[in-house]
Amino acid sequence: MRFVHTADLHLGRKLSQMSLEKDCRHVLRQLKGLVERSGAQALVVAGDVYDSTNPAEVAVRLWDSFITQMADLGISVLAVSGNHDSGARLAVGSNLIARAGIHIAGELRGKMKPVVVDGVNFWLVPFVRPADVRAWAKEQELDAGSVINYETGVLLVCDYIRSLDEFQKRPNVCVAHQFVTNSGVSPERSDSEHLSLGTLDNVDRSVFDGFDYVALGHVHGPQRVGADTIRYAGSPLKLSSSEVSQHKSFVVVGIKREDGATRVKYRLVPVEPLRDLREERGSVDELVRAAQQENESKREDFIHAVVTDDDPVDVVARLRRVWPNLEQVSFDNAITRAAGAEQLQDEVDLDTDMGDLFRKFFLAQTGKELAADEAKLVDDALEKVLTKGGDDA
Ligand SMILES: [Mn+2]
Repeated sequence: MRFVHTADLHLGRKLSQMSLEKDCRHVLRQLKGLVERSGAQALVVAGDVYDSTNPAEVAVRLWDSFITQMADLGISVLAVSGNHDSGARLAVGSNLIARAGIHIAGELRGKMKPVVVDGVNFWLVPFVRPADVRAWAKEQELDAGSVINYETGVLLVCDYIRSLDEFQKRPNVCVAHQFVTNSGVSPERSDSEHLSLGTLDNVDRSVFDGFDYVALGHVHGPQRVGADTIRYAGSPLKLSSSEVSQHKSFVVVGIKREDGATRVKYRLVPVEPLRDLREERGSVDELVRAAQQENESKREDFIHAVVTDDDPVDVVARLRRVWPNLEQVSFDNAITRAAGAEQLQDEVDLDTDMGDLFRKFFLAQTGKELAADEAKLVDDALEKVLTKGGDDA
């Protein structure tokens, strides 16, 4: 069987207050075309359908219309919630629409069953935090005490799946939205993912041992995690200027059972954005000249301009005249370089004590030092989390 894997649609997101509605619509149209052309029976959306837990109406309409089109084509949709979604809101009506082949796992609840499409098991694991897994484990009479972080949480869910009879019967695909690392090596990240501070939320890829394919969402750059069959599809749209150099794609996955062995093939299909997000660097004069050389549709791109003049005048107005969708302006000149040198000495050492790290973070965010009673609260909470694994709070 064949399916298409994507993730991190972030419907409803804006780029510097500019709506991405028509860009999202353009991408969904391509996705639909690919599903039809490739002869896929299913589409996997590995979390972050929406950009927000309370998505804009325009985003809800886009998703509603898209899943209706998939159902009309007879394509099964296998979607999970991501950290940006509200699991409960994403999954509204999910038991009903499952009858039309639209399967949405918003929250970890009850006994898990695979969705079987053309002889392949799809296990939908919504985005979970350790406390979500502990609550579920208690209800299922599993060892909730073993869950002390994200990794042990996801491990408990995967161990449970592997223990089920259904797991032995067919090839298995896991759909999940987590920060998965390869023996301590982090995937290439960008700043639009809203990961939590530090590295406590990582899940080693070995947690997914035994699955034939792991369809991941969360990290926005398309990439494998230690194996071709464990992958981040990546977001189809560039969602921040840290993603300007990424090549966005969808994954077409084929799974075949031959002589008792499961064979997995995949290919990447590039996404063509309606409007690209790119970085352009130079003096304001150079940038304006470069823009004037571009054709009209290229000038509609989202531009992150890096301005190199030491004392530029009227930058935003001049650039916006040639690039109406100017997304961001930053400066790389004598002044920022001098300030940068100062900042370097200030960089945080990652081996530093978590309490110190939090105090620096608090100071940077609020401009205030933590009061003594606040500092004690933080230290107590950290001690709980780091030594005992915390409780359900
Ligand atoms: Mn995301």
